[in-house]
Amino acid sequence: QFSTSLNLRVIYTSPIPDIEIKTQTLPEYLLPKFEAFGNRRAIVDNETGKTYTYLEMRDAVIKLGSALHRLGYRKGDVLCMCSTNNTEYALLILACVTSGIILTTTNPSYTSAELSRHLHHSGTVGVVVIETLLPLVKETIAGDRDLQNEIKNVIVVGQAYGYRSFSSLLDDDGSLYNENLDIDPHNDVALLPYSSGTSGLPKGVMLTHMNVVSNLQQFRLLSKSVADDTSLCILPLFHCYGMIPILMGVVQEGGVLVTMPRFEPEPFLAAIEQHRVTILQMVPPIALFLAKHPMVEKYDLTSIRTPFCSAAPLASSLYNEYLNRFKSTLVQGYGMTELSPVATLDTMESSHEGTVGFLVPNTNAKIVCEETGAELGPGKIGEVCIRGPQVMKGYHKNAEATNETIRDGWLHTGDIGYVNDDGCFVITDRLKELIKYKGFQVAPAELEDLLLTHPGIMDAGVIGVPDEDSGEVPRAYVVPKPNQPLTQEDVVTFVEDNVSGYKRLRGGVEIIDEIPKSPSGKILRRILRESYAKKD
Ligand code: 4UW
Repeated sequence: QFSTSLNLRVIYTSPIPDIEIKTQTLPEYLLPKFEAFGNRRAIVDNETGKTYTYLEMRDAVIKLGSALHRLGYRKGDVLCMCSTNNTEYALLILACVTSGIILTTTNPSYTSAELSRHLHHSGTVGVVVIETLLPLVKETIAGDRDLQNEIKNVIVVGQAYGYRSFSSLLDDDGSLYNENLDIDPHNDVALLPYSSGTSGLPKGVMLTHMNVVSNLQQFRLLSKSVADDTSLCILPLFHCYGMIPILMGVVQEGGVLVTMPRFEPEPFLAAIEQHRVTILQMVPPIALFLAKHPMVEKYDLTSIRTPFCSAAPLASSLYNEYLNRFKSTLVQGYGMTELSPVATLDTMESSHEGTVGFLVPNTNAKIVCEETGAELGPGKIGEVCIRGPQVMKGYHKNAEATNETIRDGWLHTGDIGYVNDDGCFVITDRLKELIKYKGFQVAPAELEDLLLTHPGIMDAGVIGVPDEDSGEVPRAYVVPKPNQPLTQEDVVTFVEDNVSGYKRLRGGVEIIDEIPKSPSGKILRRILRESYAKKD
């Protein structure tokens, strides 16, 4: 599982031999597969029952690509999707990646300020939005002359007077589909999801065609998803997990993907039963619900063959509770938006408590000592670094963050872990500042920037603190301005009023005299974390 040479380099590889990955664009990779899967069902909308076969999906994707060209979108233009999960979302992702248009995605719970930053930062020139979020998009663009100039169209999924509907694009004859296809697989960007990476504000992650084409082939060898699989897409399509392993991972095999807009306990369980779901991709809070909630007993969930859990640490107690209830192990994986996203996977046969499985093929890893950079052998804990064709091209318009994250071809994940005797990876901690609330990214820097705009706050630091239900919750440390009355409630309410619900300060607020900082001015979050741990 690893090789050590005389100069003590310790590079880990996959137990699966490397595969040959042909240089291809996403349309070259995906469209022939859709053709071959023919009249099998591909995507089903759990809300409306609307179903597309593979041929219908291929047809729709080509029409959308052509319609977007007719509207003036050219290769490399950025289109932004603001929506909860539905079949239109799946079609738009596939249409963009097969027609040279770059898709960026937002969390549907974004506030206007968050959306505004995303649209500006990504260089979005067109927006596709569900009817219910149209007022937010209108408000965001109306208040901003630059966005009014930049954004050519707002296309609505549903109906809205004065707006082009998504369904009208599907009436296109498809004749302009080929116009944008001069794609360079290694350099042209297919997807631009956002992630804060190891530090700072959310950044656009440039995933090229070959990043995605490679990762789709790398993980299929371990995930062993098959054509008669049905997956319930409950995790958001705006996140890399939804877009790539769930949507594209299922449709590259000829399986069925059932889209669901949000997690609600009864409809979620009913959908698994009704569609006889075989692969269920989860995050730990959903696994927790399945393992613990009494309501689960009322439903027949025996169709689930692969319960897959990723995006945040899975507690051993939860792994065991799931095993006790379902007599089946949770299969884990480890990844990161910047890795397109899969680095390691368990298999049903190899899954065991506490590990995130083996490296996928064509991937190297090293575990480095945080202080010295030395490569560490099996069992030794350090920062996980990954090298492979799935490593992003870089951060959009941010060479500095790119160069900090990718060094000599190695992506520094900011995660701490080790390799056990079986060659399985174990993630033990996070070096980076990122907070994960129910698998969603919360960037402390974003909350700190916001807190500093409060008239009564002089300085602020934010950390994640452990929480049984959600993994982690954000907690703020604030220094009030002299002679300013500032209460913890003021701070909580201020944040609540200005950010999406998942970023709220659920971990509380502490008013302190000084934020601990390094000589270079970096917040010493470790000290805040230690002070929190001592409180227990
Ligand atoms: N255990 C502990 C884990 C784990 C973890 C991630 O939001 P991002 O950028 O991306 C993700 C993507 C995860 C993913 C999606 C699809 C898939 O199949 C797969 O399995 C291989 C994984 O979460 O956040 C990345 C950060 O989230 C943490 C870790 O800190 C990582 O850097 N993380 N998975 N199993 N922590």
